Amino acid sequence: MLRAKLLFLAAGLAFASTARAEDGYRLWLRYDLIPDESLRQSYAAALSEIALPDSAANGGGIGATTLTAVRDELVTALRGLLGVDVPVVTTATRDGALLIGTPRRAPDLLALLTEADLRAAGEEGYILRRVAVGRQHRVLLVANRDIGLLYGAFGLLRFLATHQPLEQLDVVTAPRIERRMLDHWDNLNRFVERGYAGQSIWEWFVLPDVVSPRYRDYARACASIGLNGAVLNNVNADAQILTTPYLQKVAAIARVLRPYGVRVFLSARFSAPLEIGGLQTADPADPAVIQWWNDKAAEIYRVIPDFAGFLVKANSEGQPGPQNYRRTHADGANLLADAVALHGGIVIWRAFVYESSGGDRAQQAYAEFVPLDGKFRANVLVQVKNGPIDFMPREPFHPLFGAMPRTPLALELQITQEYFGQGTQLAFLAPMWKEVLDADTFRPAAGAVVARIVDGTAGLQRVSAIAGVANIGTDRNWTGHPLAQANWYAFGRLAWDHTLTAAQIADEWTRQTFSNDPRVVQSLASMLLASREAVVDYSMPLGLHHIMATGHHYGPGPWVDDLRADWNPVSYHRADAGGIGFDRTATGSNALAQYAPEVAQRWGDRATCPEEFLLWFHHVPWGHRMPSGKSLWEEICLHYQCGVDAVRGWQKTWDSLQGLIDAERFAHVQGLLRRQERDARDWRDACTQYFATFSKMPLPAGVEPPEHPLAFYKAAQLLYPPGWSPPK
Ligand code: BDP
Repeated sequence: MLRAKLLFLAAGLAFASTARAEDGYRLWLRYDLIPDESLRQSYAAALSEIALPDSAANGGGIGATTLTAVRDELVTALRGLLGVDVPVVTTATRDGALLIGTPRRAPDLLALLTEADLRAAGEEGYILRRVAVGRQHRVLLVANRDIGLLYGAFGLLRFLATHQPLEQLDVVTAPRIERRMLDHWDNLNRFVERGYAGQSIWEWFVLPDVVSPRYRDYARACASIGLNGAVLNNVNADAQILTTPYLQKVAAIARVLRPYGVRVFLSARFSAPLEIGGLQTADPADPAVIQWWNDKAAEIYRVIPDFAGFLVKANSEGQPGPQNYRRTHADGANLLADAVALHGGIVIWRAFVYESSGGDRAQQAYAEFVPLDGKFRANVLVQVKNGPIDFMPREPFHPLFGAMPRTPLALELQITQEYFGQGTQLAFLAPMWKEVLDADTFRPAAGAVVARIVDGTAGLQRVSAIAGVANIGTDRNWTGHPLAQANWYAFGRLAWDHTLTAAQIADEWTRQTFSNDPRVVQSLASMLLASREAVVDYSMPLGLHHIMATGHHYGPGPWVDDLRADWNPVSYHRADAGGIGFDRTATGSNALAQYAPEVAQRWGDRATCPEEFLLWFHHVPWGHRMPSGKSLWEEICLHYQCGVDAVRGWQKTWDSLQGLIDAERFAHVQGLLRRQERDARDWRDACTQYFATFSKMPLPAGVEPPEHPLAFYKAAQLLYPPGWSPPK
């Protein structure tokens, strides 16, 4: 009997030490009970009731509103975090009341703030502050508009979920960039281009009859990190999305997103007037085409009154565009811009353009777009990828930033990990995004970093935008890799405030998504922060780029030479007996001339070019002495090895967290790291052996011998990686 009791106790202890299994659906909005009882009680005392203006306090009437969303989120979250039902009232009655309101809805709150606070909070920001009112304390959540209250509610919950002391609560914040968008590359058949987490979450076939509850959770997640726009469909667009039945479906999604401040955009196919309009042309100068777009815009705004606008990929990778009619990108963008201007819409026109005949692909967008500066309507933004090629693990910033002072430029980042091990590998991208945001363009002068070009503070920009290509799908945990959720989170946080550091974001995400236990926070945050560089090391170190396998883009393919020249990896690494790298100085493609002289000079000289961009801009002899004293060849090989070692390090770190993390996510990540280690070795062994055929040099000490000969890697066929689709 006693023995049975002891066994039972032991089982209970074992269970208690293994955190509850989780499927990851709740993202960073988990709201689990705060384990530390005294902290919980202090929070509960400081947030004893929720005082909300009338309409939301009693449920908000028919149809959800932003204030109802505020109330629901707070009530649910506080119940979870504190284990108590915090009452919702219209007038504060007790010490510790949370006072929520806008100047219009709750003018009495103004006495507790300054004009400067409200100005700083702007259209979408908020003020969160603990104040003394007589002998009592109150927590204030004030914003100029309801949506600011929602962002503030999430801000408060983040504060609590990361266990910060409420006495120190004093936040006045506003987004630095106006349009903070997710671009979904989702097709209407629910296949997600470069999507590694299942199908599209948009259930087009059954919409508008079935409105998935997932849409609301998507909107909550977006709002919790301040995102306010979503392009629902792929830039390689299907014109059908603009037909009347599909617009009804879009409207149903927009209705769910609206209270959360997320406005809907659509990718427009330039040839839509031909394909769904019955016209003979899509020429932007043709009166019938102009009329068609005007009518289409009017129809859209009838069903989606707050429709945000169009995103367009034109004359790029086979997409139709104004150049089909000998018109410019500006002619095309202005056609659509005029159609939506009347209704307050904007057009985001992508600068991701290149032609197979065009020489160095890195130069083409600049060459096409700079001459058009000043020719776009006021409601057009040109959307530029972070680098001049295509979301490579590391690229220098795009030379268009700073080069079009009369055109608002939006920054396009890729959250989905097309070139970062997709849904299978850990790569936390905030450090990469910071790198580009902080890069100094020197245009018009020193200090004009990319972030200031994009947010408009470096010029007189009228509108500002940042977009991230979404990494979510129908996988239960949204992102496939449990740790890839951190990239969705980081994108939103940086879109709101690009001055946050990658370390701050990693820390707060880990606390909310996994645990506040310092062992977990330190270990996991350090893995996240090291991961991007490790992927660069084991895949494309020292400025190498575009050497991935063809089609799916997973794994190495530096030998590929049988595609269109500008798709061939050999055109990018240019390895030969003399060395490796792409000469983009004056002796080569001279792409450097597209940068400000300060940048071009620094990068153009091998001696001052940062090591990480060396082979992006220079063709360098294998024996070249690097700052480390080692030869270039040795450095390349050692970087590959270093990347492999880093992944092995995380495996150990992760294993040490067993029992501190729920079993389900623990095992999932553990398995994925195993796979990542193997993939990293494949990259190393394939690339070092392939490059050795040119360098003719042996592997340096410290680099493990390859597992298989080069022929093995060349012949290896990677079958069906997630996100794979049959060739068209
Ligand atoms: C590339 C992707 C391709 C996209 C293209 C784009 O491989 O699927 O269509 O970018 O941005 O990275 O348009």
